Amino acid sequence: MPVLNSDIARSLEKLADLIELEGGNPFRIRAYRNAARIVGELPRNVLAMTEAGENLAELPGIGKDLADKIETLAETGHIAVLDEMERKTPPGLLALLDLPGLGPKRVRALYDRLGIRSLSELAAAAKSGKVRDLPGFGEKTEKRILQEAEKRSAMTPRIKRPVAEDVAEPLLKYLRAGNRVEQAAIAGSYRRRRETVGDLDIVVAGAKGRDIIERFVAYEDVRQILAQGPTRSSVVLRNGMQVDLRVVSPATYGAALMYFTGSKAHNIALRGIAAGRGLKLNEYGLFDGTHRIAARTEEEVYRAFGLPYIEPELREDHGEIEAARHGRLPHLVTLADMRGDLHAHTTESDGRASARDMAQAARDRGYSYLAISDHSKRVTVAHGLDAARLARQIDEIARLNETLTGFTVLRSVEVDILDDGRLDLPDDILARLDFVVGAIHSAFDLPRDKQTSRLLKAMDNPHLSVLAHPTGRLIEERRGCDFDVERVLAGARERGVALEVNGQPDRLDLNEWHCKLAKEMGVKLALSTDAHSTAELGFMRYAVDQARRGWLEPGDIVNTRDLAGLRRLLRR
Ligand code: DGT
Ligand code: CA
Ligand code: CA
Repeated sequence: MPVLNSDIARSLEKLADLIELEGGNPFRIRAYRNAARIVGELPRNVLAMTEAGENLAELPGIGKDLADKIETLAETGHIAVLDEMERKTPPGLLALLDLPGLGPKRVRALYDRLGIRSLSELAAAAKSGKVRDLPGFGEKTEKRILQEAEKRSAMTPRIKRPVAEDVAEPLLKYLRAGNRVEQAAIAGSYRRRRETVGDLDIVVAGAKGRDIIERFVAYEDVRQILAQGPTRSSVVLRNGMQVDLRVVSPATYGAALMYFTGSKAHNIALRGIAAGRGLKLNEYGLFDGTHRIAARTEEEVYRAFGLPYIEPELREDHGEIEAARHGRLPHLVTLADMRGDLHAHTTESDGRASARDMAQAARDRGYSYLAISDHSKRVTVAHGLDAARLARQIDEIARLNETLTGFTVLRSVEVDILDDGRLDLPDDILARLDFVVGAIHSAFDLPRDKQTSRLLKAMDNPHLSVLAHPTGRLIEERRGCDFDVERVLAGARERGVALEVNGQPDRLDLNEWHCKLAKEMGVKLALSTDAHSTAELGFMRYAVDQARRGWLEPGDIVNTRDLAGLRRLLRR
């Protein structure tokens, strides 16, 4: 993953905190804090700057030593001095430092005076009223610390998209139906279409904030009200998900939507640009002194920066502002661009519908083709097909195609890639298919060089056209296997193999970073659902989300083509 300026700033800030916690040199502490602020406000990615030959030591307050550290952070995400400090600081204290409202001074005081070294010790001390009497704390601080400490220890994992959508969309509909509501949208990571979300951030434009908030907290799915004010509120829904709501005036809706859509890194980058022009950007608009230049719509705010509209999926400070400035924003793929699905299962292996039903459902979605790619024999739990069963399926699909007009079922297989990189079925049967999808289902933990050679060897087989869910990761469950992504991508390009973006919401594999890298390296992508039922054909939109976050355009994707174009691309 590329290192963001905000990551570098956070590391420097952390370093300053740890030195302060240790009672270190105040000048050093100040120098790191200053550097963190400067890096955080830079309009461009540090790595891009150094690669363009710019000298960081020329920035105000940044000497040679700091510039070196920043560069190392940009390249590797680490610096030795911070790693060392983190090693020698007790882990409990690190967790305390991460608590909002607790800087190094306070953590130090808690440790020195009350011996507190962990979140649970802190929660206990706050509960028994011992914290309020420390100098610099007080009753209000103690209460806030207790809330945060309890929230932290009950922290839930990030929520996958379908779960978030199931609660978010009905809630949005409910809010939109309210009195005096002009506009409403879910902002935050949800709108940027990240694969998981931490919480929901909703922005509503309307008069009578109080009434809108009243209606919000009265929603039937609300389990707990965390905060309720005239223009903002936070609640927890019954599934444990937190929702933050902001009510703003219609005149500043665009600025608020932009602010709460984030990402934070994107916002900070834009604020830096504004500051460079003597302007100010916040959730109320773009300002020149007290004069509001733009706020009503996002388009208007971007325009005031001299920029075209930037799609939420791109707002990660990964070069989108630079691209916008030079008119080089990608024309992101949409669901409507997809002409077919290239990976689906049937009852022959572990699917729940017949090839005919899957074809009918794909056709109903407006596609012109669907590949049936059941498992091969090695995947016994999924009743994988051997050569004889696959041969029968090939004939069956030929007969099925005779009954269909304007739609084609492609004969494929998800052939298992064996541990040594050979394929699980003989070449003569693979040669009879329209194309072959290959995937690994075992030996995820091979060492890096072995895994890399395994994938390259699999792609050496001239029948293999698509590498499915290449890393094998399961979101929040299993890390992807370790291989040299750049070598595999280069190998795919040389051999004309497309890499899959698997739309299963717990896979989304390749991920957005790999999509972007693949595009930059000239590798084509296949967006597929890996559907095991007719309903799962609908997972295409998750693949499209991931592709959009990876900057993909229709031209980068094989199944935006008509059947003839697709066949040309899949032929090696
Ligand atoms: P999540 O909830 O962890 O999946 O990620 P987000 O991006 O939804 O983050 P969240 O909910 O903490 O905040 C929502 C948006 O509000 C975030 O994307 C940008 C904006 N925001 C929050 N805090 C700050 C901040 O300190 N500075 C700036 N510039 N923007 C912020
Ligand atoms: Ca959020
Ligand atoms: Ca939030």
